[in-house]
Amino acid sequence: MLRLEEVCVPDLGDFKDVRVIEVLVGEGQDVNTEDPLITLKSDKATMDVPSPQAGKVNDLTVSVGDKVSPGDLILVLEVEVMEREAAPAPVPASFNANGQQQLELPTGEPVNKAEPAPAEAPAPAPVPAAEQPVSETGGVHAVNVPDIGDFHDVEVIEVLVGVGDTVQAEDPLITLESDKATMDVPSPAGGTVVAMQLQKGDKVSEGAPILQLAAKAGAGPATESVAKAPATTAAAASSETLSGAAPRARPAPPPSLPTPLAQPNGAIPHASPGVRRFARELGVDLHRVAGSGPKTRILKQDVQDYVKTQLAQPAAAAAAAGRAEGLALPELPPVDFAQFGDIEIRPLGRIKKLTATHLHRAWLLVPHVTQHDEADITELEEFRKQAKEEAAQSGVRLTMLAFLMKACVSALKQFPTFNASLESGGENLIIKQYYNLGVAVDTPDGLVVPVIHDVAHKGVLDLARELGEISERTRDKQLRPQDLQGGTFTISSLGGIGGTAFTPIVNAPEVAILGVSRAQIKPVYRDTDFKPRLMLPLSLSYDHRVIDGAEAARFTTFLTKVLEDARRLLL
Ligand code: CAO
Repeated sequence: MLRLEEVCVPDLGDFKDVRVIEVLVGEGQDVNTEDPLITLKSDKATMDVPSPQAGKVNDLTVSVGDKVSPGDLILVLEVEVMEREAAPAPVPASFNANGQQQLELPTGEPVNKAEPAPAEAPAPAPVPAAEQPVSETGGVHAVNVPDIGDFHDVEVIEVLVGVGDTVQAEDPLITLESDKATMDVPSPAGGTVVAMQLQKGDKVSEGAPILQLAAKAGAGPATESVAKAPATTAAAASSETLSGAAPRARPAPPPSLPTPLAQPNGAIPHASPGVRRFARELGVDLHRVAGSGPKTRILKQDVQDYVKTQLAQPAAAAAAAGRAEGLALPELPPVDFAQFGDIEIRPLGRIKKLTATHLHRAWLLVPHVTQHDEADITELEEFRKQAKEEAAQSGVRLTMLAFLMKACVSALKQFPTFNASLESGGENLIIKQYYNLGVAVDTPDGLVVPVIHDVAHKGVLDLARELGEISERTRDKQLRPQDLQGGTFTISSLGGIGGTAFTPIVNAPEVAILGVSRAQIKPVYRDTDFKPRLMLPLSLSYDHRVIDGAEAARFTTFLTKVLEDARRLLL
């Protein structure tokens, strides 16, 4: 026999008009007890509302973007009940024996109004970051488990940060799961994690230490209402003090060299606790999933789509796509370096770690060859110097790189296989008819490769301006996801620093990368005499599966010709 149960928004504490950011079920869908139904996000926290029981979604009344308060109807659930259970006649008043509100159905079946969490064990309310217990010793905050209602010994099901990570106020730190709800505990302030004090699987209650957070200069707790507990005895405590406004920068931006990652950065992927749990159950790394929700939030459907795509890939395709199955490389044995002298252990930041993975993968999977050449840029440099003054008046720093980008697009148009990627099946080459150039930018946190889009349709001055802006945003950690996506070819310029040549690693799935070293005046034999010429060293690394050596030599020769006579840029 079927009974209809209304599922309403549970008691969210002080929260009212909380936005629905994700609806995780659809009408007609079967759900199990505790399956997340919707995700709510206030300005301080994110929480899933779980299903109070198993059943079929009969009438879904909320949509993404709605604002809801406790008691608002989420959906009606068609619940199968045993004859015996259904037997008690509906109480004539609008409440049944359990105190749940009942509605009469046309069929005579009762509709129960059930909140997801029973009254005696309400779902923990989302905890505003600013209200989390934080104690401070010098510049180090001890971040503790906030008030989570009546819950004790709640399991830590996910630890989202590690030592050395940079977090912003309100970034999720850990996920807790009771039998009634899943919730993220957000960071009360921006800073760097200097010590972790719990791990996955621990059971925690209010006040349990989570981690130690060293505030960044200028960073402060999320609001002034952060409770300051007496100084802790944290070993990691420093003498820094917190002052000023919280920084705007997001956590470490993505290394996109080489980056097949959908998530643009080392930042924690934006997904509700329920979606993260779903991904975990399927063994999906959310860094690899492109989010289609607002602000690139990863939805359950995105995870499902990702899994479908992965399953559809045959083994050969997986290899072509850059996975290293079957590679059994012997690992270096661990060495106790301290036995030979003093050492310092310095944790690697998130960018460095991600870059290491991607560079290693590209290094192993792409057969690299590097073609070296030199371009005579004497005239181009003269022209640049003249134009530089004029550009400076409009606030633009005109460096050689902007000219190089235009020259590369000329060469890519002439040699389209350099502006391509191998299809995942390894059967076809995908030649792109758009020219988006990645530019490797050196930042204090590591290498990041933002992308300048549509270079073919931009002038040198526009490119120089954009280059200046994007390098600044990269170093200020202000990149948007789209700034890191869609690259077709990469330039890595070390010319401002020095060196004569290097072998850049191809930014897979691209197939070629141009390394640029420092231009030098050299004696060049021309017209029966040695002439002082400004020579720019170029190092083109390419994927030898796609590009032959002869083609690469033609590419760099063409490029040097374009650079030697800037008028060719107009062609
Ligand atoms: N030869 C001689 N001088 C050069 C040059 C070259 N190849 N390239 C740049 N310069 C000059 C510039 O013209 C500028 O001089 P002026 O001030 O007189 O104009 C000066 O060096 C500094 O340039 P820059 O490096 O600040 O600017 P850019 O546009 O050339 O480069 C950027 C911008 C973001 C690419 C650069 O700052 C950077 O981060 N480079 C490092 C990239 C990197 O780490 N690559 C390695 C990846 S592989 O591990």
